[in-house]
Amino acid sequence: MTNSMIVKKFLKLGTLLPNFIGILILLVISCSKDSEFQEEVMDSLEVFIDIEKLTYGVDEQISFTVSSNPNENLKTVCYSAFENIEACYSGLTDESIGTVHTINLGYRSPGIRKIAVELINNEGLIGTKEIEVRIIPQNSIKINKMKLVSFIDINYSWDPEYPENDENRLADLRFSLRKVGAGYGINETNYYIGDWILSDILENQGNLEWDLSNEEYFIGLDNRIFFSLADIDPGPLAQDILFGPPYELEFDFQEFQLEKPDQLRFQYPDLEIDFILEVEWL
Ligand SMILES: [Ca+2]
Ligand SMILES: [Ca+2]
Repeated sequence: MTNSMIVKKFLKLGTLLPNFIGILILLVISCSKDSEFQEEVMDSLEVFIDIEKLTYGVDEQISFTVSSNPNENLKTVCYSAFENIEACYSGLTDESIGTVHTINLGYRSPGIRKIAVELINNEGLIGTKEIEVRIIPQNSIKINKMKLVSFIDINYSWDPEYPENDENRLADLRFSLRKVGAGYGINETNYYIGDWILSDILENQGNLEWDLSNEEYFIGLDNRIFFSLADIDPGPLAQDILFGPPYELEFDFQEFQLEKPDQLRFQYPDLEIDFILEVEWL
């Protein structure tokens, strides 16, 4: 292969189906030399999907191959995983990109998910296939509560614009957790750290805890978390309570996996940060 490949990747958290269709339509148009001919042969390309299983855990890597008949010279491979990833892989010219391609992705929460695959050959023929995978909360942790034990200047002033002894001087707390996504991509594996939990604001410290038990916050046992904490002020302003950089604390669950306690405590004495996650092991 002398020509380099174009790889287009879109990583979004919203619904991507409309974009996916849009891109496919563009590809159809650009590949078609005769629109009437195109209509007649639409969807005539065979698509085979070879996937090991159809049930996965939250954050677990899903990897499968897509192909057409061995004599087909494919020009483009696309897939849409709806709510998290859409990608296409194309050759720069009419040269083939080969027949068999590997698609990697993963899901961040339980549910039934559809994955759509589109193949286009050098003549502009299109083939589509869709599969459903079930994401279940096995080998994961469900986060039910976040409890702050301490942070710098807890019970002291974070909002000095208020008079002394006014409780409004206390910090207005918000935390966020981000987690690593399963590797994604066509014929390659990319990892990303994505937004996951952004808490409500506890005004003037509140009761220092957030009840998350009604939410579906699952994370794979081997995954990692990035924690940040801020004092929120009116408007878009916030003060970093971790006094970064780094603006996030990274941790995982390795040290807890043997005993599986209901409460996981994380202490960072240098930053005066101390918090507890109440969890369920699944
Ligand atoms: Ca305040
Ligand atoms: Ca504040």
